[in-house]
Amino acid sequence: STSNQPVYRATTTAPVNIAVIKYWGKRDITLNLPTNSSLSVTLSQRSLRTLTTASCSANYPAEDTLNLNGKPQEIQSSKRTLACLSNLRALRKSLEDGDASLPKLSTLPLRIVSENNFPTAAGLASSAAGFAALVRAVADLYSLPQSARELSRIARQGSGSACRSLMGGYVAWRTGELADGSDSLAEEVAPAAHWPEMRALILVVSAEKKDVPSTEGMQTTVHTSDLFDHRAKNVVPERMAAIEAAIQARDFPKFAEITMRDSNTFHATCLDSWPPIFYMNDVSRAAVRLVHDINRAVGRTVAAYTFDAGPNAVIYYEEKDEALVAGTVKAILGASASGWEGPFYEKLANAT
Ligand code: 2P0
Repeated sequence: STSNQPVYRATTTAPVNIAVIKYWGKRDITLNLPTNSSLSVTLSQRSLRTLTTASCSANYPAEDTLNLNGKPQEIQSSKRTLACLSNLRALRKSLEDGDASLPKLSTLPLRIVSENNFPTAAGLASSAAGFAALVRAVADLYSLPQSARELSRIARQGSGSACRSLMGGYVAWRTGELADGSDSLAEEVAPAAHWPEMRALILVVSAEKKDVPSTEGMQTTVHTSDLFDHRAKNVVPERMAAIEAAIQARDFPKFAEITMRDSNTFHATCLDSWPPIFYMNDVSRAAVRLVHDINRAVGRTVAAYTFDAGPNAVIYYEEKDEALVAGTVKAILGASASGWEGPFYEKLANAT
C-alpha cells in the first residue's frame, strides 16, 4: 500500500516588492525576458507577504495541485507555473542522479498551498510574492543548493517581477544579453539594513482587478509606442546607475526624483501606446500633486510617489518625516478624495 508513504514538506514566505525603475516590456514573452533592467524595494513581510507550503508524497493523486487563498487553481493550463515546476524538478533530479541515497522526490506529485495576507491581483504585486514563494518553497522542499540569484532565473518565468522578491532590500533585475535568459537575473544592490529609515505608504485607491493585465499592456506598448524604445535605450540605463548610486549614498532627494520621474516615464509610454493605456486615475493624480506640494512647502524632497499597472500609489519617505508625509497624505487625501476606497496600508519599506 502507498497510503503510509512519507509526506515531505517545506513552508516559506516571500515579500512584495515595489519597483522604482519599472519593468515594462518583454523581448521574449515565454521566458519573461525584459527590454530594460529594473530596480525595486522589498517591503517588510510584517505587512504584505505570501505564505506557501509545498509538499510531495506518493500518497497524493498523480497530478500536481496548487491552492491559492483556499481556491484550487488550474495549473495544467498555466504555462508559467508549469515552467517553474519543471525547472525545479530538473534541479532535484540532477541531485538525485548524483546521490543514490536521496529520496526520489522529483518523481512525486506536488501539492502547493499558498495564501496572501492582502487582496490578490489588486495592483499590490501579488504575482511577484506568489511566484517567489512558490519557487522558494519547492526549492526548500527539494533541498536545492542554488542561491537566491540562481533561483531568480526560475521565478522570473512565473512572473517577471517575481525574480526581485527572492531577496530583501534593494534589488536590481539585469536584462541580460543571452537569448536563453540564463543571465537575466536579480541581484541585491543593498540589504534592507543599509537604509533602515526607508518607509513606504501604500494608498489603496482601488482594490479591484486591474484594467489591462501587465503582460498584455506590455505587448501593446512594445508594438505601438515610439517613446518606449527611447525609454529602454536612452533613459533607463542612466537611471539605473544613478539610483544605485543614490541608494549607496542614502541620498533620499536623488532617490526620490529618479523614482518619481521613472514612474512618470513608464505611464507616459502607456499613454503613448495605441490604443492608449491608462493605469492612473484622478485620485492617483491628486496624490502626485500632493507629493509635489509637500516637497515644495517643506523646501526639500521628503516624499516620492510611484505607480504600477493600476491606480494605487506607493509613497516612499524616511522615518524622520513620518508625521509630515504620512500624516499629511492621510489627512488630505483620506478626507477629501472622491473615489477613495481605502484602507491605507502603512508599510515599513524594508527590514523584516
Ligand atoms: C514592475 N510591473 O517593475 C512593473 C511596473 C508593473 C509596472 O512587473 O507579465 O506581473 O508576469 O512578467 O511582473 C507587473 O508585471 O508581469 C510589473 P509578467 P508582472 O514591477
